[in-house]
Amino acid sequence: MVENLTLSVSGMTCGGCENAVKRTLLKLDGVHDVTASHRDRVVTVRYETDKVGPATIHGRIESLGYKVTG
Ligand SMILES: [Cu+2]
Repeated sequence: MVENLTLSVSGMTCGGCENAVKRTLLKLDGVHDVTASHRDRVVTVRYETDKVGPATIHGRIESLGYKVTG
């Protein structure tokens, strides 16, 4: 099953941050699409639920130094 996850993420300050988040998440098997906006502090992820889950996605974002707040 494919689902969309919308996360509130703080700490992104520019397009470079957005690209870092996108690149990192797109490396995960099962992640199909990622959008990131530092202005809106939002990351959306389209992913296959049988390959990857929210905990892994959260962990990758936080490993880059950003904070998932919701
Ligand atoms: Cu940045």
